[in-house]
Amino acid sequence: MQKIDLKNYGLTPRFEQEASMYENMYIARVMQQHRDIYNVICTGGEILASVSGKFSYDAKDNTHYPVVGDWVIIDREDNNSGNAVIHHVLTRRSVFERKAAGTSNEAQIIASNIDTVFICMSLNLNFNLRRVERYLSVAFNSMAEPVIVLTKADLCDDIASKLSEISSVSAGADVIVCSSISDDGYSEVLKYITQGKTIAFIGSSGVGKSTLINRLMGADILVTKQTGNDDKGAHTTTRRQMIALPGGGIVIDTPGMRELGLESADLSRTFEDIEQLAQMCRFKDCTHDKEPGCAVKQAIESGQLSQKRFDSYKKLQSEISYEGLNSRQLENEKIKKMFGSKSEMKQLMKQAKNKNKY
Ligand SMILES: Nc1nc2c(ncn2[C@@H]2O[C@H](COP(=O)(O)OP(=O)(O)OP(=O)(O)O)[C@@H](O)[C@H]2O)c(=O)[nH]1
Ligand SMILES: [Mg+2]
Ligand SMILES: [Zn+2]
Repeated sequence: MQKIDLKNYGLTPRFEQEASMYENMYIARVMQQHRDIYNVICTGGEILASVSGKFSYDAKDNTHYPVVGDWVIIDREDNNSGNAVIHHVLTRRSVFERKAAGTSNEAQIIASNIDTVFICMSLNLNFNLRRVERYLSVAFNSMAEPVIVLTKADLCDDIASKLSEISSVSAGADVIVCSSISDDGYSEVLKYITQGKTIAFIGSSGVGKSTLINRLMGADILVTKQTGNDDKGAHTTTRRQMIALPGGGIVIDTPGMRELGLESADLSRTFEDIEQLAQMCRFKDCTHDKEPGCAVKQAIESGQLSQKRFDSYKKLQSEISYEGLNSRQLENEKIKKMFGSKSEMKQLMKQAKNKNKY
């Protein structure tokens, strides 16, 4: 039997250890999903698998089902007697998630166990600072490291000014520039692609995600858009897919996203500048609206902070309020709504305690 070294697919001791709790079972990683059938890679090779009846019964919502990038526990290492059965999903180390499209507010996990998120944006028509802020907020929250990848450098004649615009919103994330036209167009990308590390490619349709992955593979294994340079509605890539690169490293291609609804996001890192200014506002709970002594408003007036960036911050903040917050944030938020602020609440609790004393 052909033996696959799963380290080349990102296996680490942490996952091995978790998997060892399950006796007479095998570890595998999800590479692709077709409705309820998954392509998984295990030491026996790439096989088909589906979840057990008990798994479906226990799954509380769609986020509990396996997604591309997940490590799972399966019952066999070949398809000789039918599809393998997935019994468990191992604890995810990172998830890139968005609010599912449509009416429901349910989260949709795009990919899991990623080390680096390539936020891909083209240097021509797709270029948009507000989009970068949005993607960064989700990426910082995902626990993966974001890298801003600017594509189609050949179609841009003012790269320097675009780079300076990006640096005002990049929040410390690396920014790299690439182009499929020149021979060394992807050299900057290569230093992020290392043995056993998983990189997810995220971004609008038509920015060149699949083109970039094909270049890294050294072969046209993914379908790319044949004509036209920009998104005219059609998505070329239609499903997420994980690929091991010949030189080491694992990449996940994703279909372009029309909109990235925020399920949860880390705004404090994306907008550290605003949060720092806010600490200098006269009132601790300043909403930077009409309060006197507002450092944020002053910064906008002096031109230190752009109005657009502040609007973007407010917009993203309102999108994640409640639904997208993690439990700790949610608790704080509820407290704030109930009592105005934490300190105010402490005061009230103190008063209540004192009352009980007498
Ligand atoms: N000029 C130029 N065109 C590029 C570059 N990279 C990609 N393209 C073209 O842009 C189009 C879209 O590329 P794809 O790789 O299919 O884009 P994608 O991001 O995978 O799109 P979806 O799969 O729909 O999400 C194709 O026609 C590519 O040839 C580049 O660096 N320069
Ligand atoms: Mg594609
Ligand atoms: Zn303020």
